[in-house]
Amino acid sequence: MAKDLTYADKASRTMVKRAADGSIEIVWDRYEAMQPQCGFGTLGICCRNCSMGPCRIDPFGEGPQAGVCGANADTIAARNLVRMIAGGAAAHSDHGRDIAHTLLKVAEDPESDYQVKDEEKLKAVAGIYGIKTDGRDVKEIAGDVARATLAEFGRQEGTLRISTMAPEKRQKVWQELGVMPRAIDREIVEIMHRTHIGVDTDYKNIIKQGLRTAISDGWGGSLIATEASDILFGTPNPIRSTSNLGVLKKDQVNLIVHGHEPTLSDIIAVVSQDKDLIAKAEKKGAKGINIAGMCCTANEILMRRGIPVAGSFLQQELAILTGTVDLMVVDVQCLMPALSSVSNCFHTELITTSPKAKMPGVRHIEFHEDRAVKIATEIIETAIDNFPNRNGRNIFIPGEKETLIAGFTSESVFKFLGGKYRGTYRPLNDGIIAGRLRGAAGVVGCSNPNVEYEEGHIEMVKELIKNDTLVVTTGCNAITCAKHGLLKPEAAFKYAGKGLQEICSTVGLPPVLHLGSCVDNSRILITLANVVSEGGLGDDISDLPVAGAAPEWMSEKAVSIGFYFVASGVYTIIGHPLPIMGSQNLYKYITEEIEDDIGGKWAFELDPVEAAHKMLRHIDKKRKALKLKPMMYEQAFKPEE
Ligand code: SF4
Ligand code: MSK
Repeated sequence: MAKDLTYADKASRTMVKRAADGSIEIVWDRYEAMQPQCGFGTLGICCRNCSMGPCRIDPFGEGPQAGVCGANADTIAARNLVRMIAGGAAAHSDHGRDIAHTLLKVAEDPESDYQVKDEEKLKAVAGIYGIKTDGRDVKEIAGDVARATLAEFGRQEGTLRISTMAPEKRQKVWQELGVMPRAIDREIVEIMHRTHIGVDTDYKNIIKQGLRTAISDGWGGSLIATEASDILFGTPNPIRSTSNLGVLKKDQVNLIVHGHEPTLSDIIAVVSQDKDLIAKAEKKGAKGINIAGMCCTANEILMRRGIPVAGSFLQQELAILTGTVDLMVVDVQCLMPALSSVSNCFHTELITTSPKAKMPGVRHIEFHEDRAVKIATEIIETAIDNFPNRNGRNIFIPGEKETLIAGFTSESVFKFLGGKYRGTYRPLNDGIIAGRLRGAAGVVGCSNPNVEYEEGHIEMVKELIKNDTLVVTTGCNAITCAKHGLLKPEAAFKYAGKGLQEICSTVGLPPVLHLGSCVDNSRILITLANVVSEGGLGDDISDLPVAGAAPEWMSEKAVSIGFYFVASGVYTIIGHPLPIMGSQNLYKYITEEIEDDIGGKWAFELDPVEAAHKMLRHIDKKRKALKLKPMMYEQAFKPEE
């Protein structure tokens, strides 16, 4: 049975014990059963790219040092790594494509259940593509913007237009290195081509294509996902809500939306307010309809509507274990196949909705934007009908829930910092220049049973804010920070250094700012670009005193995200190493030499406090290069000179 969690929030610890008591197998059990995991896979030196293999390289140098075709450890590890980038970039970018398609349908369908919510953002994106906006109907502009963004996926000439949102100097770096992305789909396809048997053998050249593909994700597909979502569902603004399993309600119909895309979850949130549906729920003995989110779908509707978050990636099974989830509806990404067997132990109805993500034996209600309200109603009615099927003796909701503020964006947060009506990054840049803030860090990403659940996220974030480093967060790190009370303004007084505390108390900000879902890491990129253009901190992202981290990374998306931050000039640190340690050359390249090529580099460190110190050392190095003033207040962490 699952090991005892020692660091995690109390609700998760309680539910893991409940799983053990009920002999229900969950993710930690399956992780333990999988030990020892394959050493060749961990080191990245097994290959099954053709049927002369599978091949593996002996890491001790005694056995084979080349596959049947002659590929060595460097080639095999690099090929495997960039295939992870291709998987991650594909997931993000296909999400972006779907939202852009929805935008097109909204533009073309006068009866659409969706509308353009943020005209200002629509016009801003139109500007990037040179689309005229003056005197034009919103839907006409939306149609042109949708077509222009969709064209980015299959562009046959030139390079991605949307990537010109990056600072000019950064674009020049990419052009000089030959990694300016040409088309989103093309870069992913080219990875698959180059890594086919007998194509690209040069590990540095393979990584170059990995960089170009990752850029086409962060400054392409993910950015399109975020911008199109803001246009359709509204650009978020700071909003209060609650998080953790305690947001589930014993006396209401609980419907959890899980996955990544906002299209269905947003409409479910709206339709759940329908009086007839609420009356129907009451007739079944419930006091209302409670919508809660899981993973990044949670972040999407939290950011825009303040819908409570039930949990992060590793809590998806734990939510069902409460016995109170009447329905869990999933779209795409980070859905554990095990949801099906765990939900079979309870009354929970599990519903898949995307033709891209079905589960054997699980009911499928296919989602189509042109029937959004009808489908959302059917799903909610199914949840209501299932409410009476709860087994009263098998119900337990842990009491823990925590308040939070989310809804920060590259637009809103710095309006906030600059005062209500001044959309400027000046106060942020000045705070760093004056030494009130040491710098900023993006701490993002998944949860992983291969480390002590939540310790990496929380200890790292606390160490950074203690040392006057403003933290921005997305994905499951954001949910974890929320559960541990770090997304409240009061957290600044408890955990932040004096300089960060002053800033937070002046404007009422938490010391950790929730910027959204995984695709919204693009908001971090745009924030960095805006800090550069505000001036005073160099002329490229690689000059800034910033760093990035994903302490508990798990998915291929995290690999793509890490690579696009490195490609943007950011020092990026993760807990468990990338699966490349069987190639010393590749390790040396991506953790050292690549910095000369692109300005950013990777680092691996399992100890979260030591990882934070490495980030702070990097931030200090950048402060020194910029000749910034010494820190205003004494810092807890002082690296030896
Ligand atoms: Fe083996 Fe080369 Fe085929 Fe990979 S591509 S499985 S290393 S023969
Ligand atoms: S949901 S990709 S576990 S952050 Fe975006 Fe969380 Fe990672 Fe999925």
